[in-house]
Amino acid sequence: MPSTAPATPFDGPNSYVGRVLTRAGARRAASGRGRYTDDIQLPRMVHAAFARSPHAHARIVSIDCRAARAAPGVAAVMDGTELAGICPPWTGLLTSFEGMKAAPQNALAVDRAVWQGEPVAAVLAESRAAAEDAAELVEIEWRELPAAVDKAAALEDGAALVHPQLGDNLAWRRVIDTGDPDAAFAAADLVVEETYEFGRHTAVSLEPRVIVADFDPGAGTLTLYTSSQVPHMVKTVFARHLPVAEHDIRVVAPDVGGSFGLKIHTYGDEVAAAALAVRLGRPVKFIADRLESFVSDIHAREHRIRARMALTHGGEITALEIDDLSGVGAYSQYPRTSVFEANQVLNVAGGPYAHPNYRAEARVVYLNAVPTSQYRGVGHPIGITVGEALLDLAAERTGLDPAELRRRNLMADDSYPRRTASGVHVQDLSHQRCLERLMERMDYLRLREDQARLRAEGVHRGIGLAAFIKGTAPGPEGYYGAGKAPIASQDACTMSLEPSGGVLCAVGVTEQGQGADTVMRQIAATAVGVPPESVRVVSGDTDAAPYGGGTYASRATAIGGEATFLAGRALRSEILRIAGALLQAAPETLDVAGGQVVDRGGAARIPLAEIGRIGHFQLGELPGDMQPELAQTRHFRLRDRIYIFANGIHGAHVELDAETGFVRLLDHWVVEDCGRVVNPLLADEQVRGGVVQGLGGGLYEHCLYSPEGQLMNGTMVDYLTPMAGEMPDIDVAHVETPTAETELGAKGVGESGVGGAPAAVMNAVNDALRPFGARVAAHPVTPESVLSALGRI
Ligand code: SMO
Repeated sequence: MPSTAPATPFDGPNSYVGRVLTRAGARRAASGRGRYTDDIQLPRMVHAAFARSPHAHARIVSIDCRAARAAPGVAAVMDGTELAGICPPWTGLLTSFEGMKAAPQNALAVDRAVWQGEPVAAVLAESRAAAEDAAELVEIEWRELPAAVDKAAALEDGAALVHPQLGDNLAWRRVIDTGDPDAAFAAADLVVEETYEFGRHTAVSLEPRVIVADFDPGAGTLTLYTSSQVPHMVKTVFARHLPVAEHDIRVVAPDVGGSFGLKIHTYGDEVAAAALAVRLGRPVKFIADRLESFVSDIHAREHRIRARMALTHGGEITALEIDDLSGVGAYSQYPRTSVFEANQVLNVAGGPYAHPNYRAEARVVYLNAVPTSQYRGVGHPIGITVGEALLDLAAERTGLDPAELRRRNLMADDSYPRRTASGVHVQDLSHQRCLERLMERMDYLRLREDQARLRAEGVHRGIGLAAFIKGTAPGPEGYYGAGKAPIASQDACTMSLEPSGGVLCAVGVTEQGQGADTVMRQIAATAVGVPPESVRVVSGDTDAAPYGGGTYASRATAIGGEATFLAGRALRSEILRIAGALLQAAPETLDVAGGQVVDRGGAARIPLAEIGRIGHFQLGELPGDMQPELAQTRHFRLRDRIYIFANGIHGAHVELDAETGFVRLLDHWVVEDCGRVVNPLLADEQVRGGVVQGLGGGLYEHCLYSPEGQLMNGTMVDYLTPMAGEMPDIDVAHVETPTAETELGAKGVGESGVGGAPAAVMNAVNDALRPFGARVAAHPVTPESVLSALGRI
């Protein structure tokens, strides 16, 4: 019987791609055997604590460190001016953001502090407690300055300036003008408009930011253990700001307890800790406690957007216009900037729809507040909410069902490749299939019937939909590459055959608790032809893995996975070349399966342990001119693309208590298309985790500032994070349209949950409010905002 060759290596019987493997390390972490950076104890190690600015904006008149230096157990105290002598400042500026302005930032404030919480002086002591006690003895004379706190007021003449040398507080402005929006709005049958507010929030990772810096003065080498998503970037950036060469720095990210974009940035307190380790020749540990995390971890998402949409009577979108004002805090976060979020808002608002006319403006404003920057989903939750909320307003006005209105406007599955109205290239998307799949998963029509019936009984339920596109896996044409940032869009893998036949797979992308190591293992096993148990993945160590961009922007599987696949195929080819010589057979007549070299009929010919033994030790058994290369390195970069876009749609189901304003989450559904799904369990969990984070931003999380620029709720008591008890069941399904950009065909999945959940839940709340003639337009949606929409307070 003629055998039908599988279409791809991933469809064959020896493929581990598409299978559920539980996450490597989960058992270790659950049994308390995880090894996090804070678990690292080194001889002679000292602990860092920081004196931080109590003011949003103030001149440092003087700093007196004498009492702190004399405190028990103190090894060193350093202020910003002294530290600047060993550690030059940086500027969070990318040339790809034309016209952007940014001020240089020192690791510790020099002369002036520009946000409450900015580190001002570092104290090293024998214990953290001693360091904290001494930090309180640093005497700083302050002269308070007027602070820029409100983003609109900060643009007015005479506003307090965060950085006087920049002339004003405007960090960047971007305008998109596609088609003829004015004509479209003039000719529209229907225009809906609203102003949306998005509250500032922050990542609150389970494991805070932490670094252990260990300088060896004898060798001149610096080892940084740190909870990071991007170890190679940390190495490059720290080399630029410390007196140690890049190749003399090793960065190790051990177990990482969540990252979410928080851990792709450069933080002054961490650089200061490393600089002091170099200066003292002693290991230094700094771990942010919860209180300082709230005032020093990046914040995100402080936007106010005026938006309007033009439609025909038939519900066809003819134009979208948005005007986005965002407040980014005191500095542009290095090296990725703080304007990226607004840029993404403009790129993705209305992105699932085929409208031809789009005008968008973003103005990004410096404030005397914690710097904001990339946090999971970067701009997508905002841009998607604006488009989806307007679409629901239009559904109400036209009398069309929200699902039907989307059906009439989604980009057709057979219309790719194409550009969105914002100008981004999209291909291999599946909006229509995802919508229909969601309708089935939700049992949408029945849900609508139930809703109507319950309304008559005084039960107020709401259903909200939100379609999205998600930029994943940035390419070298993207903002970092074009902007000359030290941020790698390529990633890499070195795969080697051990003498015993096992496979070591060292990758640049990192494990954050999301399961990247397991995904790489499945890809490696499939590419080489061994069982997953024969593969060990090594990640999070710049001495072990070739240089790569790390884990950001949902790129680990899409980019790192492709590099791993290519390295695995190269190793397999080398194994077959050696086996061919030993068997006197043409390599193309052989294959690797189940850890054996097999022939065409599938019969085992040589175990990989034999190839390993001969390739490493008994080289005399090979032809004299054959040099085995049992370690193969491959890199992968995207070509000609800013992103590999993924897409999908969310459905939220809520019940509203009109007396208290409380929103109860009943169900949440996501259908998403991340291309080829390598591990269905881990992909689902990525989506679920993202949904929970998105619901947090949509309903609970809010960094509240006083008019003076003081963060008023920077504790776990006052800042609400989503908890398991409030969360609904989250149903996840996939449509698989492999990207044509790679052999693996995977797109990113990590941010698809957070990208659409806030929009879906706002739409669901407004659906429940509709009979009252009320609606909300701000994230987070709070009981207070619901009651105020209802006119009850
Ligand atoms: S917010 Mo992501 O880790 O680029």
